[in-house]
Amino acid sequence: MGLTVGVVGATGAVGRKMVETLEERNIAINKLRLFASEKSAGTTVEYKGTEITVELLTEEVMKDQFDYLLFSAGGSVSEKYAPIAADAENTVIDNSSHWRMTEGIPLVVPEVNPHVLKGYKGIVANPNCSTVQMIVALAPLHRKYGIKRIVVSTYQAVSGSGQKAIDELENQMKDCNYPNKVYTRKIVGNCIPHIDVFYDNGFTKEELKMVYETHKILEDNSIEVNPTAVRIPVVYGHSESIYVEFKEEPNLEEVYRILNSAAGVKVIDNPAENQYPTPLEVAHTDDTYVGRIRKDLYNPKAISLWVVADNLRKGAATNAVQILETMESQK
Ligand code: A2P
Ligand code: 11C
Repeated sequence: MGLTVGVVGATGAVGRKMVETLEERNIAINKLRLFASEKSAGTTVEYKGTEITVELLTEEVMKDQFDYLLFSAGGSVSEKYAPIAADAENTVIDNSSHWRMTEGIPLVVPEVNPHVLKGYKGIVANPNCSTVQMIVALAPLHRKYGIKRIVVSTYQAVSGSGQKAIDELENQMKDCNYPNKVYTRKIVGNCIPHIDVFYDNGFTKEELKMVYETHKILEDNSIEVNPTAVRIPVVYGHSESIYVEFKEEPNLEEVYRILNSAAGVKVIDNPAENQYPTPLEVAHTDDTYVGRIRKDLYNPKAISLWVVADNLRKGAATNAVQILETMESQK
């Protein structure tokens, strides 16, 4: 007998990737059900060569029995419907930010903290995409040298804002006068240092997610994280320029060895041959790519690196499906 799986937000940018990822990773699904709003209920999404009809999301359908429900329909949908599904004994893997920092809800990157899923049932949170790739690259180094401080600037793809933002960039690429609705500025030919809402301390919500989610996943609130999150006119793949200062002095050869053998990491780093990862090259893949690894010029305990991953895959759908796989393997 296979699993009964539901995807909530199945017509969105991440939801569609979730369906694709379930198929690609050959998850043993007996029944796949797809949910969205009245806007797309009744339309179909392809899975394993079959068109599956999208159902309207209601409180009643969330009380049906599922082995796993993958949510990616925004925070307010997760806030309302995930507890209804969990009360009906369903396991929810939620890609929204709503439940991530709630005590008792595991926030999981399977390569890094799978132990928090042992024996757990209920709502599981998938971290923010910019946190996931940073943690996949830094956690193995943290285990060896202990991170003291991270200074990170992100270069984030528009697909992080959903399908309407992909459409906005593609329309502006054809006609630079196409109006901006998703962003505060035109995104074509531009970069915008503003992702999600601003807080009084001058940081954005996206930036603070990188701080607090890092603390929760690495179980260490003493790590100092200073992020600047920037939107750029790329469709798929977030990039990050990271300066990381450790408690112990890292040895660069050992850093390469650690990253080369780290789960989910691929090192592409050969400046002499212009080898480094870029979003266009790594889009539609599942790994986290690291390049430009170098010692800081002044602080022997610090290194800089460049980290790229597909935000809809490792940053969202793949990580969610890996959580499902991890929970199944721990049964
Ligand atoms: P729909 O397309 O029917 O509105 P994206 O992140 O690409 O914008 O996609 C968001 C996803 O979440 C879509 O599948 C969208 O469905 C779904 N969604 C948004 N609001 C709701 C809602 N209130 N109930 C169910 N699904 C929703
Ligand atoms: C972006 N990181 O690129 C966001 C998208 O908290 O899951 C995902 C937001 C989240 O805009």
